[in-house]
Amino acid sequence: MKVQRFIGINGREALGLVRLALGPEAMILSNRTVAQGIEILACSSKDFNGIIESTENTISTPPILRTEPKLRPTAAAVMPDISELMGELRAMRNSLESQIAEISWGNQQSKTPAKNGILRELLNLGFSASLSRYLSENAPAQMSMEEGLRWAKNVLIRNLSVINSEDDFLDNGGVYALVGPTGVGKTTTTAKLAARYVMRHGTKNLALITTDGYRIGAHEQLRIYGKILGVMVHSVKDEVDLRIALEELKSKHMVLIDTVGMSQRDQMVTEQIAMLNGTKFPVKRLLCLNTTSNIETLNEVVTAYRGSGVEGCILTKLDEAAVLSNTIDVVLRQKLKLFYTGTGQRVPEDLEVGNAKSLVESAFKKLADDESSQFEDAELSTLMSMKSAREDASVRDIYVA
Ligand SMILES: Nc1nc2c(ncn2[C@@H]2O[C@H](COP(=O)(O)OP(=O)(O)OP(=O)(O)O)[C@@H](O)[C@H]2O)c(=O)[nH]1
Ligand SMILES: [Mg+2]
Repeated sequence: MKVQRFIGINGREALGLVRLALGPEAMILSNRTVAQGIEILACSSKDFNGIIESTENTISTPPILRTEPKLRPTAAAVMPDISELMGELRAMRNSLESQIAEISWGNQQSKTPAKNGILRELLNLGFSASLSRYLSENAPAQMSMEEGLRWAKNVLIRNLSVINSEDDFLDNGGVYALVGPTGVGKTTTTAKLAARYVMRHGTKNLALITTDGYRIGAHEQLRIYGKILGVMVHSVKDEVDLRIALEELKSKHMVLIDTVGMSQRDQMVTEQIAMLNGTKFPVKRLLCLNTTSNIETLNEVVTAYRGSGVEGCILTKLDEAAVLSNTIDVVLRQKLKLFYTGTGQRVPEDLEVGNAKSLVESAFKKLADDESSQFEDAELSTLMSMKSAREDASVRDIYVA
């Protein structure tokens, strides 16, 4: 039997790879979480049936007794065997756990086909296995699939935390820093927010700061927007500079800080957080999230940028995103407050105040029937048996009553 190993960043991707290589009838032998994501061991159904047949054929054959020369093993020779054995035991335990989970899931779901339908639809829309599982499990038992999906949509809308109105942000003022990975739209969004502020309160009480002084031409980008709006842009390079600038600007009602973009994997992110937290002024951080990124990347970004806590998030590039379920999933599970959504490149037009209903409604608009992202019932059990779907505590705070 030719057993093949597939690794995907999540269960969905790993299953997709299995299906691509071995076809829809592939036999999943085991799955487990590894450093790179999810690992699936699988073989083709032809290979699997072959081995079953050959096992049946050989079952009556008397076993061949082989006598191996008995050697007394040395301690050095035994040690690697023990660790190998432990590794195999662990793998067996994982495999058994997931198979038991798979069977119990299958039994449970066969009794509630509507819930199975809800689960499949949520997964097909692109929500994570753990959130889809949590919602389908908690859907009221008597509901049909359609009612259950409407219920799930309302749960998501109710649980998304959004600013009450733009007044909360623009009228209350404060010092806000836009942070996030490279190219997510921090500078563009800073300019959009500045323009909205100017339209409401004029230029006198607004100040702009950029920490992006060292990249060639980077601070020019904000400076040009500042010039158009008639707002001065201050450039700072470190914590001391920032403290001096904020001291100078303390009479301003609103200060917007555009920060230098850096990958969430860059250790400099921690230094940036320390710099923003290091002044005696309360600098609130707004995390810009690119909605075209996948769940895993978005989770990584939030984890890296959260530090002692972010005030909220701004979702950018909604106009480019094919799915929005990934972003909703992360915003919800990471308990981020949604401030604004960026819907294009135009400054200031393409910025909207966060709206849970329209975001979730958009996420539920079905994608064109893309077969490769649809799950078969048999695949659902495998996906649900994965540890990430069974043991993700971040979904448990979602209020479903
Ligand atoms: N389609 C679309 N493009 C956007 C949006 N927001 C920003 N952009 C574009 O994304 C590109 C990068 O935007 P920036 O504002 O420079 O991004 P940044 O986060 O400041 O980038 P760095 O400073 O390099 O980290 C520009 O071409 C923007 O016009 C949006 O909501 N939709
Ligand atoms: Mg920038």
